[in-house]
Amino acid sequence: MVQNYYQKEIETMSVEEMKKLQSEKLKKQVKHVYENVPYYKNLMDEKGVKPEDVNGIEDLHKLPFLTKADLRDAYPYGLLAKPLEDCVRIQSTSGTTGRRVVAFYTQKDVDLWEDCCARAIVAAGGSNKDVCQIAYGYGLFTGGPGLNGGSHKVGCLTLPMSSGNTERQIQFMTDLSATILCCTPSYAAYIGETLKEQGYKPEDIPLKAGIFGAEPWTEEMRRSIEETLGIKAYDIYGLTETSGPGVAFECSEQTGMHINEDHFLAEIIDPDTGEVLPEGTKGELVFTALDKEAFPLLRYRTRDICVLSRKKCSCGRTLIKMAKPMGRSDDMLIIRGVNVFPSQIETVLLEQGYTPNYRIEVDRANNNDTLDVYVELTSDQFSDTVKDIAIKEKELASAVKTMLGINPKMHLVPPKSIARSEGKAVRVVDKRKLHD
Ligand code: DLL
Repeated sequence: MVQNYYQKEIETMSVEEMKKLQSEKLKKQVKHVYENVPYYKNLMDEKGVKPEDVNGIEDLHKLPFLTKADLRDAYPYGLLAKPLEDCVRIQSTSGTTGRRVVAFYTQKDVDLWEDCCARAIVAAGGSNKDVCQIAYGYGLFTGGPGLNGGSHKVGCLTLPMSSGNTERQIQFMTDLSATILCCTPSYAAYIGETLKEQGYKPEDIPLKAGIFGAEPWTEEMRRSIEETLGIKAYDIYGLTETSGPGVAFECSEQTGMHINEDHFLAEIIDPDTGEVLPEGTKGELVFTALDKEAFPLLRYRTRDICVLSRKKCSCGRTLIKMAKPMGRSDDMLIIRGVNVFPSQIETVLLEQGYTPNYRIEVDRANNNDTLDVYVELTSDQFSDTVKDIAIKEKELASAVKTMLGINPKMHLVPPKSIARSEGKAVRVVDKRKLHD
């Protein structure tokens, strides 16, 4: 197999060399932040840590954490480490509640971010022979701009579609023979469904690969998208606070995402105690940006729950891997005292042959939590009799109960009755919050 890398020296560097590089960068970065960000200097002073106490990555644990609450407190300029004259871009989170997170970039920050996205595209088999269709949103959201920059760096013919207008997506995809599709997994599933309805078979679709991220998605969802579109589907991870997509990306092995750890130093901590956990333990992912100039967050708590692993990878990359995040700790539902990730329900639905079009509703009745799951049927499934549907609902409820340990009420609903997503899917409605 031909192994392609965008920046081979870094992507295949020995672990010792990588740690040395990270240590050098960390020392410089802590000094830069301490001298230029009074907000973080105060946090360090409160903890009694001086830049000279951090001599390498082994001292990382001495530094204070940053959380989303800090970002809100310091909004908009409080964590800026460069004069505004040196900044060329802002991007912002898609957050719907509270203040948005605003991240700043110098030209160098944009450049390194685009390199990260280029690494992801090359790992998915991309080259200057490819036509890369970018159907992530453009604008303040980082998905479109990040992958657009990466696609240019690789030399792909870039189709800056943005999200939505699915008919037009399909027209450009087929007329211009797009070979790589970049969008959220839920939008990829929707595009796949629409292509199928228009009579396209997987072998008629020009795509060969997809780079899908920005929301949690299961292995079952991956297989379903791969089958419908006739492609290999690669995961990509990132967050606005650390730059955007490309913090980590998947290679052909599809067993987790390589973290671009020359730029982003990762740790896993216990979300309750803040204690650093050993490799291989599940916990909250924390990132330290080693190269960012304008918005260099140190020990930023992502709230994403996952596991790190340094197992040898068949692609030849030595970059540490993170497992697919199960979801954010704040997406986790606590239903009748049981921790539930929406992705667990998705796994069951797809395993049982249902579509990824579902909605989870949690409420409270008579002081008891209720869990209702609405799952859309395909037109074939919908032709069953009412009695058959009732039996299927029972079977599905029992499969979900086995996975979660609690009884849901399942509702199999007609085709097209659940809204499709063109960006990040909103699958959970927690009505309990309305009563609080
Ligand atoms: O979603 C950046 C991005 C754009 C990543 C395009 C990948 C592709 P935010 O809007 O700030 O940034 O949301 C970041 O989304 O903390 C995770 O909870 C979630 N997330 C991102 N990628 C994945 C993924 C972009 N591959 C938040 N799997 C993160 C699971 C993901 N969750």
